[in-house]
Amino acid sequence: TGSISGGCPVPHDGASRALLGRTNRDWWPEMLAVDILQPNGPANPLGADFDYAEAFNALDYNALKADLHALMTDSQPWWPADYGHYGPFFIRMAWHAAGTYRTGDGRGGANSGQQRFAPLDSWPDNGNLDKARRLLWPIKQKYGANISWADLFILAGNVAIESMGGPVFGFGGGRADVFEPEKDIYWGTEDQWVNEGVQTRLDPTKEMNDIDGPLAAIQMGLIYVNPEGPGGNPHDDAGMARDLRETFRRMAMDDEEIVALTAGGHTFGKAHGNGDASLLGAAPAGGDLAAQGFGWVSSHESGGIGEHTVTSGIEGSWTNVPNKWTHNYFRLLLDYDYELVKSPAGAHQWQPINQKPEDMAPAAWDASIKVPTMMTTADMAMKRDPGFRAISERFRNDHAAFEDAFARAWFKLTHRDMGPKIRYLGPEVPAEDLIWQDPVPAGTMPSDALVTQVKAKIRASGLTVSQLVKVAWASASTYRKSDHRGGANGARIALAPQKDWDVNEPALLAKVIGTLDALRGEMSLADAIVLGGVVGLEMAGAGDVPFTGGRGDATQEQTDVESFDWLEPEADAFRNYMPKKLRIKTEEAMLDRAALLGLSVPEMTVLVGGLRVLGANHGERGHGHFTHRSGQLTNDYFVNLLAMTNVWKAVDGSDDEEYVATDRKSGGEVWRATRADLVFGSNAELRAVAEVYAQKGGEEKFKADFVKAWTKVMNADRFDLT
Ligand code: HEB
Repeated sequence: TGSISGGCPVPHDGASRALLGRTNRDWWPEMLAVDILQPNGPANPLGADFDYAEAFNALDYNALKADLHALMTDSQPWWPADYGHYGPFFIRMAWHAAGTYRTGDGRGGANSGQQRFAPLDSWPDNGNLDKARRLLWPIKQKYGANISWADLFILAGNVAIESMGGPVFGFGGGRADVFEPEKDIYWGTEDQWVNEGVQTRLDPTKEMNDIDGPLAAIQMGLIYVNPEGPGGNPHDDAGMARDLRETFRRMAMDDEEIVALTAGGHTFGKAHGNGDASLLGAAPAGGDLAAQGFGWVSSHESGGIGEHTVTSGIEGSWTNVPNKWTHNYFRLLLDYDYELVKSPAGAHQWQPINQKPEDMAPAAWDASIKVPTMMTTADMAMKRDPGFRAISERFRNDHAAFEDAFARAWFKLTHRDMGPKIRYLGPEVPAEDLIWQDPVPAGTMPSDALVTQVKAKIRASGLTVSQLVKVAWASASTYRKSDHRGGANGARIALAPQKDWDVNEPALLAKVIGTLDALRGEMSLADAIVLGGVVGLEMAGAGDVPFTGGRGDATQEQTDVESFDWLEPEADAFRNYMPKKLRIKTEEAMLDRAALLGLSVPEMTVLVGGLRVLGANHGERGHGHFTHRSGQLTNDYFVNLLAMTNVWKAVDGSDDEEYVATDRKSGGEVWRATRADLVFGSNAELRAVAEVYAQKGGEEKFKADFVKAWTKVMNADRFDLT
């Protein structure tokens, strides 16, 4: 269930829809095609050499924080602060930036500032956060390239909590901005938004875990769940708890974290629904030019701001002191009975029965007016579901436990997608190691003499090219650039769960690792595995293959098994491993994996071709093994793939997953292949690259390019090297 290909096999309508779902151009056909100016990939206006870590380290961090503190209470006429404090608004902005993260493929999250772009800037659930971001512009402008938008969103959330007296665990900077919408991310196939009546993704008649692929929200355009209840039904208590558990689980958050985050977050601020939602204009991506990036512009006579703001349509605050950290959320939730009411905008919400005047909240726009507090149906689950309720009662009585749980869960929420702790920057990085950071003890750089010695021992060990290459690939290729998890560092390939993954051929893996472990001496196992790959390639005739040691070895205790389960590939085209039909096409799963590895089209192509002839296929599967010189690094794969002597045909009963080539003259069988092989001959763009490697001069280029791409994958997680 670990990748975009996971989940149930839903029917799909065409290739790109299946891999990418509905894209920005489907939602907003009129959107300016800025990308025609950058056909070869993203252009960063800061320049290709821009080093964000360097820029961040030159930042006057304390001055920035002081400016953020001042901004909290600097109410602007174009978007007045509720209760005179923007803090709650910024917390919601930060949480929605981080909350798109999903463990399934590691995509989403706050780490590249995607909330600035479609579709996220226009998701109904992100309503009016365009104003929150704009409020930050003077500060972003002042500090320029020294602070990214992505970092600023999260830091503003932290400062907001601090400025209202709430507990904060720490802050790590280092989220470099990108300058265009992520194009490799699947947000679902629905063609309606949550507020347009699109169906909920969890079918109550079915078992849990039924959300499509990697998705972690219950409906299109939501961060997690529908606040009014499953499909808008406020009476489905069991369904509400189920939706909360399933969506948060897909972000590796457990029951305690769900309660702590929701209660802590809703200690602050209010929901906005004091008006008519039909007066709202288009979302930012479809907005009017004159609105300058603002969406949801209201035609209400007051401009639909302040008192008349409509965002979710729900109206009111959760607590009686919404601009301060208090312990009132649990008190109000647990001590009062609630009745179902409708907001002025018509949304379902819950109101305390017979609320005491001192428990009522000030109106956001006039503190002299008292209004009842409220709970959403999602909040009511913290009381109605027995599991959540036990936690709520514990937190209600143990304030220190609640504060600690909230602070830690907030830190996890906002840093989960940054990868290893070594990537965190700034003076507020907490010293404590946390299991979800996948800690790896620092390694030591092996001496040249040790490397030479271990190389000689590997060469004499009897391990084959195929075995060495397979294990090194298995170790490094779990890396995903989406959340910087996985990779060869830590040698977690030798630990549960990775050592038992079918894709890794456990018996063979154990043998190779056992052999390497016995001969590595002082060298870390993680280094020895990668060095094994180097020796394998050199034995295969690759020439000198670069090696950079210094990896550490993690322990089983440092490894969150459940969280690593998400990294298990259901298929791996690089090893021609496709045990079952996926939701998406085999070749789409290959692209997805290549995207997560951060590979270019030529890098993906050269790696597949090379791995095949080296014998890296899962279980010695013969498909795509287009060579008679197995274990030698040659361009045979491309030469034979493109040969017109082959006549290719799908194997009967393989559901177009397997193909056989017969010789055009003799009719005898010559090769077998999968879709992941033949796509390099059938897709014009991939074929164009395959031709480069098959043509005159291609063999040398192939070898050099393969070694380069291989080394890139081996070092993809080396954040310790600068
Ligand atoms: Fe929240 C707000 C829902 C979680 C924080 N929220 C809100 C609202 C809603 C919600 C509907 C309203 C909006 C408007 O404006 O209208 N949430 C929700 C849900 C969930 C949540 C359903 C799941 C359970 N939150 C959360 C979390 C956090 C939060 C986790 C953090 C931590 N919110 C928040 C805040 C606010 C909100 C702070 C307020 C904002 C203002 O004030 O502006």
